[in-house]
Amino acid sequence: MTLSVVKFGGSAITVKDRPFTVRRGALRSMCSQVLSHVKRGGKVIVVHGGGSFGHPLATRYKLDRGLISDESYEGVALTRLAMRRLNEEVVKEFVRLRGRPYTIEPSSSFVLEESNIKEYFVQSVEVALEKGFVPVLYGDVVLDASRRGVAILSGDTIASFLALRLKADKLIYVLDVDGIYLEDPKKRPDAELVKFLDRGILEEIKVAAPDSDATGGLVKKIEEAFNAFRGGVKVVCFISWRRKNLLKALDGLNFKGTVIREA
Ligand code: IP8
Repeated sequence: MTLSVVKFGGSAITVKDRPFTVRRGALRSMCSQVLSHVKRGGKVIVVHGGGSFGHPLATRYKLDRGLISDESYEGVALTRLAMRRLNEEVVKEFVRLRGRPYTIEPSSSFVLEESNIKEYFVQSVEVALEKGFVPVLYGDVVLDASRRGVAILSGDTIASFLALRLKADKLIYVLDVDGIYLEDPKKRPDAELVKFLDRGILEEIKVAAPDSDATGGLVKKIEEAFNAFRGGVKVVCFISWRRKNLLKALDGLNFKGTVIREA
C-alpha cells in the first residue's frame, strides 16, 4: 500500500484572477481521481493552496511581513476565514463524491519561528489515515513565535513536510499546466515541458520565472519538492489533473509531467 501526498495548487482549483471563485470542474476531477486511487487501497493526504481565496487578502494586508500594524490582525482573521471557505468547498466536493475527507487545521497543528516550522503535531494526520479518512490540510496564516507574530505557511511546505515526516512514497504537486516549463506556457505556447528536473534546471528557472504570489511561487514550490526528494520521497512530480493524469501518477502508470531527479 502506498502513501501519497497530493497538493492541489491554488491556481488549479480556483480562478486566480477572479476573487473567491472555485474552478468547479477541475476540483471535482482532482477529488474524483484521488478517490479512485483510495478505492484501490492507496492512502492519500490532500493539501490545498490559497489561489484567489487566500492570496489577494494575504497580499493586501502584507501578511508576509507579519504583524506590522493593527490592521494586520484584521488581515489574519479575514485571510483565515477565506481559507476556511475554500477548504469547505474542497471538503464538500469530496463528500458529494462519497469520499471521507477530514480537515486538519494547520493553524492548530503548526507553530512557526521566523517562518520555519518549529512545532508540529502530525499524530492527527496519522490517526485520520489509519481510520480510513483522507486528511485535508491547506496553506494558511499560522502563529509565529518570533517577533513577526504570524507567517504564511504555504501548502507546498506542508505537503513536503508531511511527505518527509510520514515517509510518503509520492509527493505530487497538481498545477494548472502540465508541469514545469522554462518559459511561461500560457504566454509561449511552444514552451517546452521539463520532463526531468534537477538542480541545474532549477537555477535556470530562478532566472526565468517571475514570482507573483504571497508565498514565493514556483521557485519555492520546487525547493520544497527537492527537500522531500533529498529526504527520501522516491517520486516527486508536478502534473496537471487533466486526462486522468493525477490518477495515473497515483497508480504508478505513465503520466505526463515533470519528475524530480538527482543532477
Ligand atoms: O497557496 C498559501 O498557500 P499556498 C495560503 O499553498 C495563503 O502557498 C493564506 C495565502
